[in-house]
Amino acid sequence: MDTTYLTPDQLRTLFSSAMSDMYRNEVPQYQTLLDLVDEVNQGVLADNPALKQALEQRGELERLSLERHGAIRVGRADELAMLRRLFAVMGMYPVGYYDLSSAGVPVHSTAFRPVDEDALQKNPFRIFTSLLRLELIQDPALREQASHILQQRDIFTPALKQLIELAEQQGGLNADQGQALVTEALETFRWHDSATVDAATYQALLQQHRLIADVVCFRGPHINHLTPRTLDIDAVQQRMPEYDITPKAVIEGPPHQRCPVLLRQTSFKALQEPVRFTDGTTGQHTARFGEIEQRGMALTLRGRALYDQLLNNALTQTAGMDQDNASYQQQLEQAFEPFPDQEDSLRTQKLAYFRYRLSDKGREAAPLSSLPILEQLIDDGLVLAEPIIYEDFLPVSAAGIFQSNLGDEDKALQAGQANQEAFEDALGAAVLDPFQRYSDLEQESLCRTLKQL
Ligand code: OOG
Ligand code: NI
Repeated sequence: MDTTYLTPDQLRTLFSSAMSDMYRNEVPQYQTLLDLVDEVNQGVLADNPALKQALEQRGELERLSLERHGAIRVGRADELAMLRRLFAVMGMYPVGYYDLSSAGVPVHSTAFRPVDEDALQKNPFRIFTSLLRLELIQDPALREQASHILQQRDIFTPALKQLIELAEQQGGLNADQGQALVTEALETFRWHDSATVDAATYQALLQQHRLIADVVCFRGPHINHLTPRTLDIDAVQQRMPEYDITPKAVIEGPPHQRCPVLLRQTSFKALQEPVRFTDGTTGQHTARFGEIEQRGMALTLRGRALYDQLLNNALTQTAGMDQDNASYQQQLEQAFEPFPDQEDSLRTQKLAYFRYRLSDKGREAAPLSSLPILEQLIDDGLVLAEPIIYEDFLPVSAAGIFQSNLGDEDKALQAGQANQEAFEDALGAAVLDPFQRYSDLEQESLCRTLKQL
């Protein structure tokens, strides 16, 4: 038997491209969106040699066309815990805790993603994973019923569970086993056009909240979107209608900036898809949609606090206004006036994380007899500082993406409270702190660079 194991990075790449192929078949608009994003990205790179070079140097150009995130929603603690084990085999670990209940969406979430520098560069595939919070269903009888329905299902094939155990025992999977793992894992994330409940039950759960019906009434957590990364989200948003795709009203996240920070996102509305109920009747379910994202630099706690404050101001100012993207973005830009828009200021004010490396000049100058302070090394052109890309998500934006896919008739549930402890209990592990990860990346690069001098 072949005892050479695939690396977690190789497994993740097999998995992400298999998921992408599956979603392309399931949701044809996804291919259209990929084509549009690719066209826009090629245009941006052609018009912008400096950007192209910067991306190339940071190793981001190669991963750009691979880059995707997806999202799923599960209903039970043990489902979440098994997903943690599955994703770990592919080098994806839970990073961050997102409370969506404060925005009236009855879930809390984490993002499974690679964490070290090399793995992120090879393939940063992430899955935003939400756990339904049944305790936020107000009607006790319905809550009990939803819980009972969820107990009946097993979202993992027996072969998948065996392969996960095998990977844990052996410390990896060979090529055949790895391929089998990916094939079996697709069964968990594929769309099922038959519900596990009758039409009346579906309706009752739908009326509590569309998400509750989406999680409870199906055999598995169908992947609900896959998101390519664009270099110009404003252009994609504007051109979506040319391709018969209707974008959500506004782009979430920060406004357009010369130095893009964090994450900007927009989506198109969920499809209405035919479903069969157990009583033989048919209906329609809306769950699956498309999304695009533009990633910028990771912010420090301090940068993030400033972002949250300015975003809050903007949202207060625009509350109740007509949802027109152009005027919303204009308001947003005004509100973000105080946010520095220069790499140097972002770095020296400790608002964003940077990766340090030697320049050619620095390599020639080494070894130095004495080490000047970092700022001097940067001024003298011996050390280069490049922004670290944000690899995570934003709770306010995520709530906006969730909500854009709920019908207008859907009311938010009564706001709940964050409960990271309960989430981690379900997960069977603590989530990693994203800020700590970026800070580690920055420190590692700094130590490496200074050692070389
Ligand atoms: C997840 C919505 C959040 C994002 O990119 O912030 C999200 C979902 O609808 O399950 O995908
Ligand atoms: Ni998303």
